[in-house]
Amino acid sequence: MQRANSVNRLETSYNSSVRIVILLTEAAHPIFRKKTPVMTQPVDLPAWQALKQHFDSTHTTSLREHFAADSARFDQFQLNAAGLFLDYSKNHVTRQTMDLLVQLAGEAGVEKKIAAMFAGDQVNPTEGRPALHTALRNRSNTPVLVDGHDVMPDVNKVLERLGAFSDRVRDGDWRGFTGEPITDVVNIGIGGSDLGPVMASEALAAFAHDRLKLHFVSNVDGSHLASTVKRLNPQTTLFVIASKTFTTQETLTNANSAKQWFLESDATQSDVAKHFVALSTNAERVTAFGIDQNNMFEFWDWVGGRYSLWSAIGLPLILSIGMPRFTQFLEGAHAMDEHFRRAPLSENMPVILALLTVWYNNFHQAHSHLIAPYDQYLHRFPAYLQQLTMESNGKSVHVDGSAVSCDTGPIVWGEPGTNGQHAYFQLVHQGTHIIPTDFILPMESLHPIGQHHELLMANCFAQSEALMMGKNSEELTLEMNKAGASADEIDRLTGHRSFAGNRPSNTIMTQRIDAKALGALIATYEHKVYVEAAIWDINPFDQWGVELGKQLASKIQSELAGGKTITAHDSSTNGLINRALKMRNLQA
Ligand code: G6Q
Repeated sequence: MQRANSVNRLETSYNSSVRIVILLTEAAHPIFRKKTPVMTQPVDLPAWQALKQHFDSTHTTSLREHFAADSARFDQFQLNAAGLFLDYSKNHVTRQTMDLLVQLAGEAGVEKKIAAMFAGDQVNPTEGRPALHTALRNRSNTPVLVDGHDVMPDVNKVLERLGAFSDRVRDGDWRGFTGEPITDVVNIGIGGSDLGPVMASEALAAFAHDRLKLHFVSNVDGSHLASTVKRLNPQTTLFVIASKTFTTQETLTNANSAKQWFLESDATQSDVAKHFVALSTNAERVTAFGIDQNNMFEFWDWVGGRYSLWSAIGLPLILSIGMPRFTQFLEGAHAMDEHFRRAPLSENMPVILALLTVWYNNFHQAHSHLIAPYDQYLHRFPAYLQQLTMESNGKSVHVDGSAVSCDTGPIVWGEPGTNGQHAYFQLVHQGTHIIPTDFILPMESLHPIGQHHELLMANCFAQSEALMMGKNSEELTLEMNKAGASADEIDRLTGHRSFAGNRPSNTIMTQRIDAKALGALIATYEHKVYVEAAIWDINPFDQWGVELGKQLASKIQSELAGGKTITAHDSSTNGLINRALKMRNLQA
């Protein structure tokens, strides 16, 4: 094994065509030699220590008490940026808490790290890359240098090509092999090449093109592709094969089957060019798959998969909402980028959101974070944030490869309100876990019908109020008395029907969920994740944890095809594979 910086490099190959490189970090596990930390551990920073003491002396003060003590609390704990309004007053914080948290950000070098990301420094050292999703939406067009090369002309050139192509498809000028305009677009991709485009095109579905219907196939389960193409006409279907590496097995398997489905119609090989385009960094593999380079829209390895929605990976969204609206989407994100890089830490929305997460995750031991958008169009937003947050900050080693001594990324989950209220909110209100919640609410509905939106808004405000206030036994007794309950009944039910409240939340409001607001909202969370990582001193831009499963799956795939009794794994994995071979009548 060869040493490479703080990691060990192991190269292996599978499927004879795909070569993967695994970098094994020297993590906390005893099989790895422990590294001596180079940096000061976050837990050793003076502000971290001060926050610990501050927590001990303040955590018994309830949110009700905080509000009772300060009538201007709402005005004190709020921010406006890039069209978003944040109320963070319903959190377990005082002015001193926020000052100490901001001090922590300062001591962790957050300002420098923000500048480093925008400057194109190698903020992803384990992959030796910058992370420049901000360059993709750099509407001011100031030069952004990667190895001395300004990437902005390349970014703008691809945006122009995407615009020209999407105009042709949207106008009906791009025709299928029988001369018909395209009616259906199927994006084939997974992870970062799927979740962003799905989420954003759902979020902006109100602005979708009338004729073009979008479909997304990600799962290698054949049912996903089969059920999608079942209702489609090959003559009017455009496949967008989205893969940064163009080596992802699920995507290539789905893409090959889609091509087969297409060629099983009256189409010939030469018609593929009219129905297949690729979004990738890997021109060689795109060509090998049979897609003409004229039909390839490129991006670059300094764009992380889960940060790639702003690149060519956004093509399905561009096809749906058109280039002018996609430009507004970029502008919204750029406005948040400008706020993030220029606002002082104490007035910086992504920084404040990140600090609150650190406060709950590392001091209150609240390791789960709920995203509750009160907007049906944002129904895939929690799933998108799940990848953004958990793939980025699900790490156990610091940037220098030493084991972390504090908890890192929390578990992120959610569903749109009001649906969540009739499902899991019970646990959020009365369960034993404290689950900090982000409520997201537009002021205007894109479909104003009767009193629907007023009801939606009322529910959103009611939930954050109920989470904070709860209902104490006096209030419950009063309420039950009024309803004519007997003293016995009140006594019997008080424990069940009263609840402490004291559950924290943020509320983010915007005028409406349009392209600009969505861009700003996504960028807020991207930067929040980055600040958290900066404080925990972890690399948010790699995802080595995903690689091992991919490697093992290839090996097991050939074992499943071989039909021989398997003994190479642990007894459970051997047992499962052998059982599967038997159940599928494949064992010799
Ligand atoms: C995202 C991850 C991962 C990636 C998928 C698809 O940051 O790297 O989710 O996007 O594995 O990869 P390809 O785009 O290379 O097919």
